Amino acid sequence: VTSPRSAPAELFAAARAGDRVALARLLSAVERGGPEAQVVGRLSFPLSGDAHTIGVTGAPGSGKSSLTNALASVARAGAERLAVLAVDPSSPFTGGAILGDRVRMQEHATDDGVFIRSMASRGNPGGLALATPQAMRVLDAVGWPWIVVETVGVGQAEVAIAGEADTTVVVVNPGWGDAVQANKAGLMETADLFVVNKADRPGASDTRRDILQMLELSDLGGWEPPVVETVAVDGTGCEQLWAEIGRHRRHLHDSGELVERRQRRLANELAGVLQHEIAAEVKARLVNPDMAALHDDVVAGRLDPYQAAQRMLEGILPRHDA
Ligand SMILES: Nc1nc2c(ncn2[C@@H]2O[C@H](COP(=O)(O)OP(=O)(O)OP(=O)(O)O)[C@@H](O)[C@H]2O)c(=O)[nH]1
Ligand SMILES: [Mg+2]
Repeated sequence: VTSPRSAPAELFAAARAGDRVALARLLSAVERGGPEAQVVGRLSFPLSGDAHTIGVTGAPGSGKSSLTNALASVARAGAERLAVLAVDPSSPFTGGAILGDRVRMQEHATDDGVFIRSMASRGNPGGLALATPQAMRVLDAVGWPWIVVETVGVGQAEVAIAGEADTTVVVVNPGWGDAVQANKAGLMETADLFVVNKADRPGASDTRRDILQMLELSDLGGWEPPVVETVAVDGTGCEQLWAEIGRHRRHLHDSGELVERRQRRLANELAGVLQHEIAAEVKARLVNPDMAALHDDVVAGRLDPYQAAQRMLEGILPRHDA
């Protein structure tokens, strides 16, 4: 049994034994960031890598949560265990959208085989871009084999977070054609699978055809992203969607692309962490009189920002050639 003061290692052991409260507390630590999050990250890293992660992105209201809920039902029908992370990069608060998610996921609330967690950027200095992969790693390390990350909204940040999964699902609705054009470059590269949700409305097959046509124009290598029509609210097409996710997973394993993708993701994550740490280090040293003097010189127009930044970095980082 863990207490409110339990150390990360204790929480970690409890979470691995199935304690959901301990798992929630680990995820809260990751969400807050800071030294405790680093300990959690260190504990989870060597134990992760078995889970298959699925990013779900798409415009607000396109049905991501309803789809995730339907996928959870399909997964459970096959006795698969699934964790859901609902990420809201745009807001420091978990607002109405995530409250709505809770309602839509209600039917799984008492199921031990489903874990649902929402994350907002609540004061974490590294932001959700850094916290999300760490949270996914915690879920992976404590034994969740399927992890769905739903991002709210469809800005650059959301697409980037959803793209940090093994399989990225882009959700659109019938009549989305114009938005497809606008977002073409980014989304075509990111999507492993398209879903035309709300297929109970007119125009779904036209939208599906538009997407397939655009995919023909772009060469994506060995995998041709399927376009699945669904009605998330009654489950239509969701078994097919789950099957396509499984097919993509096998493709990643068999082609060796899984290894490549994960290496690329780790390299990106390292670059992000470094950037964040260096920025934090610089900020912390700005109180130093030499640094403050350089800062004042720039603000007063006596020194250009590039020279000032160079001198500041020389004051912080040891030179390689020294
Ligand atoms: N007719 C119809 N309505 C749907 C379908 N899927 C979802 N909806 C409805 O669309 C609305 C939005 O669904 P959500 O699942 O919350 O969409 P979301 O993409 O998670 O929304 P955000 O998280 O706010 O971006 C809800 O009222 C759903 O009931 C569908 O297949 N057909
Ligand atoms: Mg949602």
